[in-house]
Amino acid sequence: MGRSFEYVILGGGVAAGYAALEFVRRNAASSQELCIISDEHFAPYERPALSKGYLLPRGAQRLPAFHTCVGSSDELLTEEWYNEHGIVLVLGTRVVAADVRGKTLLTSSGETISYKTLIVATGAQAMKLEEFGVSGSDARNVCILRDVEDADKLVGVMRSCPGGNAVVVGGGYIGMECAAALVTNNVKVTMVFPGKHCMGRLFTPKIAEFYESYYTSKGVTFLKEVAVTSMQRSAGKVTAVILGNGRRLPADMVVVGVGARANTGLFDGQLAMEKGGIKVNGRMQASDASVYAVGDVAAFPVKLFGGDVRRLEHVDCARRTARHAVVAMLDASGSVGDIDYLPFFYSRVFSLSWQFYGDNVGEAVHFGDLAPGGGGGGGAPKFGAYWVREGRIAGAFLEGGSPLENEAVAAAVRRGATVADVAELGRRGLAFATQA
Ligand code: FAD
Ligand code: NAD
Ligand code: ISD
Repeated sequence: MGRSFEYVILGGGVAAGYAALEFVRRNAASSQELCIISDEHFAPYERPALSKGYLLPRGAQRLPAFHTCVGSSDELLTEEWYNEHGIVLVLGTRVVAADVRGKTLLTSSGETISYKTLIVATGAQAMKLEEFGVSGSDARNVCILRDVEDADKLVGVMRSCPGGNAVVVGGGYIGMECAAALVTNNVKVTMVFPGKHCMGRLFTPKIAEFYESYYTSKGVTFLKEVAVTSMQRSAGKVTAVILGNGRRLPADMVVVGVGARANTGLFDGQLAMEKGGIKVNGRMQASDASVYAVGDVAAFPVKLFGGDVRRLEHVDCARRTARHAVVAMLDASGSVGDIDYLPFFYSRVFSLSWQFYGDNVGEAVHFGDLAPGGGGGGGAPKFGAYWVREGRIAGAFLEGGSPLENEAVAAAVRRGATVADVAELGRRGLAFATQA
């Protein structure tokens, strides 16, 4: 026997928090009808804080300060908030099996929880080096970063080796943000990854050159186009990282950021999958009508890209898909349409801050001062790129933009601004968007 709810949210991360707020705003979370099950021990929080505010040497952010939905300058939803609104939070509890036909979930404590409608918000998990044939993830000084527990380990290890050497494996989001945090905490960093440049899936070589040069000026060493083949250990700790070219990097700590994989396993064989996630329609509804999927785990049609199905592992997407799912499932009239999402990614490192909107397809047209050390004349760096496909803006990247400038480039992507002359676009640069 177990409990039964009208709505169950499986997963207690970013999407869960934003979905809960939407339920409450629509007066649809009347007492004990909504339940959130999470294997984390905390109410939903803004995960991006873990690689930024959480790692600051002074004044570091800690819960409860960054529960959702403060990342959108909205209400801070503490555990008390859920209690006050009659939302049942089942924390520290893993769902180990799901029966879509029977509409039940089995938890690690042996309880069977029934639902009428399920929102799958299980996010993604950090990939480990073992998946690339390298063992050592269990060492006391090897860190990944996905949740508060990981972040606490990282902080502890980082603080145990001031002035020491860190090897950061991976040149994506985690690698770049953790490398910046480590240097700020007085740990020397060597970054190792197989790609030609950092942030290979998003940055152009020119954009990457700027950030790599900036990081280098902060003391970070880049070792590119090389793989980690093994890690030397002593007394439960990694002491050195061995590379494919035979080089040995002494290490007091290692941070691994080699990608993430969506947590779909509970639904394999039960729901349609695409792009490594649960395939949903524009209302975020899965192949079984009683199930919705949101956030990192959802593969949904992006109208702006002609309905192309995408799975986006970014916080804005988690927030918006979660809200849209709730709005759609509560819509008795059937008038709620498909989500119309403009993909948005961002990062903040050192005193830099970039935003990207849309799709990085077509010809990249750079603007502003991208010279290594650009902005080094005292001013903050400001530069960017547009991606132009079939005579229209498909994507835009902006470093150092003001809120108005960021809004302007977002609007240019959203409307697919026409580009008559690519050379002229490069000359006009930011003004193309801001003076449209
Ligand atoms: P999550 O927030 O990961 O939540 C999933 C939840 O489900 C977790 O609580 C998990 O424990 C739980 N769960 C999973 N399986 C089960 C199960 N079987 N039983 C019970 N519970 C389960 N994006 C940006 O755009 N900008 C950023 O600056 C940024 N920074 C980031 C920094 C870090 C360190 C990380 C890890 C991610 C960052 N992201 C950022 C990505 C962003 O945080 C994610 O896209 C977002 O958290 C996805 O939300 P979600 O709710 O889908 O998944
Ligand atoms: P990622 O996909 O951004 O980067 C993975 C990196 O690992 C790439 O540089 C890739 O070349 C490298 N790599 C792959 N295999 C490797 C190997 N065997 N050895 C060394 N390097 C290897 O993934 P991530 O940085 O691990 O981030 C994990 C998740 O967290 C993603 O969902 C990401 O979107 C999210 N995240 C986002 C932000 C943000 O949006 N600002 C910040 C942090 C984390
Ligand atoms: O979106 C975000 C982000 O980048 C953070 O650091 O949410 C957090 C919050 O700002 C935490 O307060």
